[in-house]
Amino acid sequence: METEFVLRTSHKNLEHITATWQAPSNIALVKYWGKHGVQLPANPSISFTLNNCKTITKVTAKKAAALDFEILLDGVAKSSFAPKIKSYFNRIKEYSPWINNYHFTIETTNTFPHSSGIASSASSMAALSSCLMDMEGQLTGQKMAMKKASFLARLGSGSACRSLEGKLVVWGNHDDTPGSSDLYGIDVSGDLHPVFQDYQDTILLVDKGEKTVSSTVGHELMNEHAFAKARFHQAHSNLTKIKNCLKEGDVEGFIKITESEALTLHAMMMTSHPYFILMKPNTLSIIDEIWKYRKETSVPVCFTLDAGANVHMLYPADHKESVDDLIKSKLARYCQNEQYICDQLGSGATTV
Ligand code: 2P0
Repeated sequence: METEFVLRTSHKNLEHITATWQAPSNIALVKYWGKHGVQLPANPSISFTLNNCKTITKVTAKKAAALDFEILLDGVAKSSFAPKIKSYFNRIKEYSPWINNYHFTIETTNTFPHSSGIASSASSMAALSSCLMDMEGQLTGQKMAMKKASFLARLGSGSACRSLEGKLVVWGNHDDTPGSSDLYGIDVSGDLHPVFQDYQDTILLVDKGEKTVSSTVGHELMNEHAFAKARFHQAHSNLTKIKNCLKEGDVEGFIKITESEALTLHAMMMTSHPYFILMKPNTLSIIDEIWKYRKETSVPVCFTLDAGANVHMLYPADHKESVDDLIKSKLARYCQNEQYICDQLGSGATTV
């Protein structure tokens, strides 16, 4: 129930509060695509938490007559972020009413190149929510609650609730996942087989431009989608299957579900009204090369896609050298300025 997250304990009246947190991005294996109500997912999803692609956020709060904020990216005022932050504050104030009496200065920076096509909404909302929960802890004297940080992050951006913990997180009610909830992400890393513990994610930057259709619009288009019911049903079943693969160390089964999920996500985009395509010709060239390479070498490298043209290559760490060779000899040419980012599984948000 949402009401469990309403702050009810008395708290101190501090003039100044500050907190600095970093939170990583995450990459979904079973995808969240479609939502209802206030940021509730149409189906459950599961993701790997990343390590290197992260947002570092410092929040300074000063007592004020009413809630207000300013936001700086790399030290420069960023008014284009204001509407999203404003709606986030509006959604969270019933759960953390103390924010109504502060002016917030939010200073944020990303470790990955800005406008690289890597969504910063997950890492930034997770970092900001961690800062606010840290501050709430300073006010109440209670231990910081990660569950509420995930709950608040979801209200900023759905997938952000999967960036608080790691290495493996489930978000959304799922019969086969005890403790799962539509309201926040839960850490299920305990069920991760050793073969997946050191998994790598190399992100090939195919297109760094602004997306033609935002994720928020994409989610909405699932409401009237002809295949919505079948898709949501499939996500539940894929989640059951992939959890089993991740637990048993079944890499072959993992690859089948992960790649199918990526293509299904994009198939949903191509079959919604209006229809749209976020993949680029180079996205397909890379997929083709990965399939060829896997067939020739049996190196268990596979791909997944986010809502964009970039390709995430997933593989065990002991194949890093061969995959690196593949990227340098065949794949980098399909990337903008031959750019790619090497990442791996990580453990979530931490204080700085
Ligand atoms: C995911 N994506 O599971 C899916 C797969 C993109 C493709 O969640 O509107 O930024 O802020 O809740 O979380 C991207 O959408 O959307 C996303 P909002 P979000 O990662």
